Amino acid sequence: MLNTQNVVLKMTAGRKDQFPRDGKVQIALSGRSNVGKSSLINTVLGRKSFARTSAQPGKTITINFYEVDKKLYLVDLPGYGYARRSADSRRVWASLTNDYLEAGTMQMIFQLIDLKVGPTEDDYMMIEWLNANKVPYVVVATKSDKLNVTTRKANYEALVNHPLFNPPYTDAPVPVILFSSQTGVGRNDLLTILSETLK
Ligand SMILES: Nc1nc2c(ncn2[C@@H]2O[C@H](COP(=O)(O)OP(=O)(O)O)[C@@H](O)[C@H]2O)c(=O)[nH]1
Ligand SMILES: [Mg+2]
Repeated sequence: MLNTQNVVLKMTAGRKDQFPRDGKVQIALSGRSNVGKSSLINTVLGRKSFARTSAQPGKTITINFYEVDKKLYLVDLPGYGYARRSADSRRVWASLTNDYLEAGTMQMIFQLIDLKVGPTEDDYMMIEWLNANKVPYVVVATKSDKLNVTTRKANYEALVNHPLFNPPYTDAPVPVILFSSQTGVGRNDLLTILSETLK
């Protein structure tokens, strides 16, 4: 079991030589800006505001490594798809993100997708990269509280049945976790997945 009370922001990395390479399991969170990554970290860890949630998405380009129970890192990748980002800052984003993904230190990715919005063009780029490189990942459908039951079900089914999350694009169907940081739905599923990566 994972003691989520014991959590430390171990590193805020702006360069690849700052990435931890201590052999601990790394689970990285990927998604567009504002999809709910920081809120998910807070909810999973049972903290109100450990990871910063922000009304100004995509301002800082760093990778935050949260060490949980001295056993694993939750890795908060910088969000993509932030429209007002400058060309310079896009380049910084791409280079830092590529450095992390190519380091190959992550065991698994949580790919966050806003359940109301569905996958965006940027999400497709990321998902195709994950599929091509056979990186284990699960899809986390965020902000599910914002939808009524009918739309929630329909949008969830659309993700589950999406071709990119199923063979032949993937080896096996990719799990889709219904999530809300507001209601806490999906928190236990994510904790179970985290514990399983330690086995
Ligand atoms: N209704 C609702 N709003 C959420 C949820 N998760 C995040 N938000 C809101 O969405 C915005 C962006 O969240 P944040 O966690 O900072 O996204 P990030 O940019 O991916 O880290 C904030 O205003 C959050 O309060 C959720 O599960 N339900
Ligand atoms: Mg954030």
